[in-house]
Amino acid sequence: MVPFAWDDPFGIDDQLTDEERMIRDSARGFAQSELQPRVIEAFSKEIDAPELFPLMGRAGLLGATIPEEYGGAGAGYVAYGLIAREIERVDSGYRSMASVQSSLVMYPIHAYGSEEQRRKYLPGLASGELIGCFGLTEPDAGSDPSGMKTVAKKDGDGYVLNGSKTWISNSPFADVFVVWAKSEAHGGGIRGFVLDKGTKGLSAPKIEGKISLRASTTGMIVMDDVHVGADALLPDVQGLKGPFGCLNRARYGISWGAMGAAEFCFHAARQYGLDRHQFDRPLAATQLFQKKYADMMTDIALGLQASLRVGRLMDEGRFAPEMISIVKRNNVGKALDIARVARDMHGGNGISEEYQVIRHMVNLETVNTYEGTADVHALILGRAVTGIAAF
Ligand code: TGC
Ligand code: FAD
Repeated sequence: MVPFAWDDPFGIDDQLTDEERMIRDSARGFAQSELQPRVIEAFSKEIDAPELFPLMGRAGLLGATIPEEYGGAGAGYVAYGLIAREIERVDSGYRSMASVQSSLVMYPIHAYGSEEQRRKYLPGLASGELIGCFGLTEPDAGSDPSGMKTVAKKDGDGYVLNGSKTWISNSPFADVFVVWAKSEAHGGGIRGFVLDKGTKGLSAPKIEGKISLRASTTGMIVMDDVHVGADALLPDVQGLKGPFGCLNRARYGISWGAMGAAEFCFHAARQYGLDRHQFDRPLAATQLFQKKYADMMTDIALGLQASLRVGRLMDEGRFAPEMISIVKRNNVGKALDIARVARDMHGGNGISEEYQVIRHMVNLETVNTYEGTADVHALILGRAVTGIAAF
């Protein structure tokens, strides 16, 4: 028999390598010292924070799985997940900034790009001197990206792009834009392009007034006759499997990140229940509070264990995207439930920014929607179970 740890019931810590523990501790140190002190004001005032990218880069938190020769950390997917968990323990918006950079911008440039594109972009993205964004969603094509209207037409040796993308994390201050378009030169098939800030016809207005994910900047990408050379095309992928290959990585990272947010809410509700007395005893001494703690601890333990398993399989090259749909949908849904219950357990204080649980709660509404809504992942799984696509 071993002593039981309420904050790590299945011993996730024991299942990590020394290197993974070191990366986790360093990410936690950064998140608690650099991100936590600023997040309440950043969320409240919806502050843009491009200056966080070089800080995250210096801390080694960008492009964890990208080889060292391109500036990455050359680590595995478990390490990447641990980083997401520590950042999202502070705020889902900060994790969003980092996961777009790592999984949706650095990954496609590394996996599908030319050697010139890798050398041109990856070191700057890894250090955070360059900021990236990923444009798939459009005003009329969200869950169904195959309906995108953005087009690339042949223009001499290069291309001219027209269209608009919406709800794009980081876009208003991005330097590097990975965008997906239907290419007439490739039979109307979907192709990826890397655009540079400042190219004529390219703009990225900010979307104001979000009630969720306010510490992360979101915008549009508008392409109005954007002329680019042939070297802007990502040469090594065609079709929707290009963007979906990126989304596999980001969705997996989110499954860890959401558990970080859930852990924050669980730990806060536990401490609150121990400290606050009503009816002459701590709230934590009531059966209702204890059942809620048991449910939270169980969902977090199972969620982390599942993400660890999927991460190990990714590191071994033995994963299926459906596994990622299971952990993204389950962990985010469970985290959202935990945040809502934790908010309730704080009573009136639960709606105050000071206690932070309501910020996690409203953030997780976005996390439940982006990277494939909870229902879209249910339909991906339903298709796997039945062989019938019910989208
Ligand atoms: P379908 O027919 O299923 O597939 C088309 C092609 O893609 C391949 N494929 C995959 N490849 C790799 N990984 C996956 N997960 C893949 N899923 C599909 C598939 O094999 C096929 O390849 P090929 O060679 O035969 O052409 O495609 P569909 O059009 O029926 O898609 C169905 C559906 C609903 C699953 C898909 O459209 C979907 O996942 N929709 C959700 C859209 C989404 O997730 N958007 C995310 C936008 S980015 C974002 O939200 C970033 S927020 C980040 C942040 O701030 O943190
Ligand atoms: P819709 O697809 O219109 O869905 C609306 C509702 O209908 C949902 O409940 C959905 O589950 C449901 N639904 C859809 N289809 C079906 C069906 N067949 N059957 C049953 N129900 C269905 N995108 C990017 O490309 N890059 C980014 O960086 C990015 N960042 C984002 C940041 C934020 C803050 C937000 C909010 C979104 C971001 N997105 C990004 C977009 C995000 O991926 C989309 O919002 C998401 O994919 C859902 O698309 P939609 O909003 O068009 O909703």
